Amino acid sequence: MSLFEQARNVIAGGVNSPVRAFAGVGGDPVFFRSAKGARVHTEDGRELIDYVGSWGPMILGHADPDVIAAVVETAERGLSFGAPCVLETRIAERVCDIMPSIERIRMVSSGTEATMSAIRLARGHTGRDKIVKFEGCYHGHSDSLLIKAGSGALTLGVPSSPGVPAGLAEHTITLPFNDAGAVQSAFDELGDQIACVIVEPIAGNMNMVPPVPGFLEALRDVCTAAGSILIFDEVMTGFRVALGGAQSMYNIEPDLTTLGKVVGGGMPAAAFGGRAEIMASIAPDGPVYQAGTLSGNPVAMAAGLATLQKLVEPGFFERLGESTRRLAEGLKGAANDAGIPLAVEYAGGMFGFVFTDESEVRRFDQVAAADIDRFRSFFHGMLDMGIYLAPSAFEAGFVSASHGDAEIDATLEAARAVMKTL
Ligand code: HOZ
Repeated sequence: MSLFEQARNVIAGGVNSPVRAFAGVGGDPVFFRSAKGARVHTEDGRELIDYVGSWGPMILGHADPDVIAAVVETAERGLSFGAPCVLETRIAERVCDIMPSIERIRMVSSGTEATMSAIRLARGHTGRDKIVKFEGCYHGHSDSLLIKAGSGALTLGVPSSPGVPAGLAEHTITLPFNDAGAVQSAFDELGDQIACVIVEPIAGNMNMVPPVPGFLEALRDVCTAAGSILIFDEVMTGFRVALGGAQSMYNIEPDLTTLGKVVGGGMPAAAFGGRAEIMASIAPDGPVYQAGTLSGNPVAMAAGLATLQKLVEPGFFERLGESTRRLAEGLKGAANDAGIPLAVEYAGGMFGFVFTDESEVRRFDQVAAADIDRFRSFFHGMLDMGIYLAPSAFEAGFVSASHGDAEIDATLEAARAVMKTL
């Protein structure tokens, strides 16, 4: 019996998170045994160059020696306390320093928990129920946010999940990403009922879609005018597209920010934070309840802190950005040479590519209309040549500091060969 069949006998769908099941590309998922640097080793004895990086956290590459040392040293002093520890304060200081819009922070264990908590805080703080999100953006799987969502929900064709009570869904207003006019209209009609706008400032769960000039500025302006809270979901983009996240690239200060992935350095840690006056509404200072047994877990804090310490080293993001640029431009060049239209995006250590005739992709409907069959063929062709890409046309890709010239060259050589077969 295959490993996937064994898993399917006891795990729902054989996986603990849906995109991993390869439903978006067909075939059985690859089982990983170990990972080091830019490469993963599979249970069937293959070595693959990895551009998923555990869906974003592994910005240094897998099993970075400094992160592993911090984890081991911390674990030996205890796995979980459920009481304050100094590491929580140290990582909080580091994050607040890197992202000045975060004056106070709260650590949690997953990106879903961070966004769910930020939404509750926004509702509790403003006394309003309605929230605005954007089609194709994904903010984890809490009820209010699983409406026209991206990522696995989009990949599996269930962007609005059954199980979300209609009474709750009616408070979620879903608008087209990058459409400032639609946002203005919604606020003209309902502005005094809108608790918050939540947005991925660079969308990464419908492939990678940057904001058009003026879009994030418009969100900032309508929220300020209406007394609504602007939440940047930087679970994916934080410490990834730039040290200070997308908010530093576009120079917009959100009221709240959600973080995950890189902030945990590969351990289950995430966070939400922002203006002190808003964060004061969270218990125990305020009435909005939020809690977690494993929140601020010392081993996760150690991994996150050791990771962030390496990101602030001079030149880190310049080197990472150059590797990503070489990869993305190389993919485009390989497609051009094969006569295949491809749109690419990249920033810092994040990239996306869409098989489309459009010269650039800025809207959800453009992503939805892309050539998914061609993506599937490309994915499997690359996998056969030892390159592991995200198994969905709707996910972004990630480059780490461990992806050197050897890995990028090998990837582009494979891409040139595979593009010719599409
Ligand atoms: N939500 C993640 C992609 N954006 C997938 C998480 C996983 O399968 O590990």
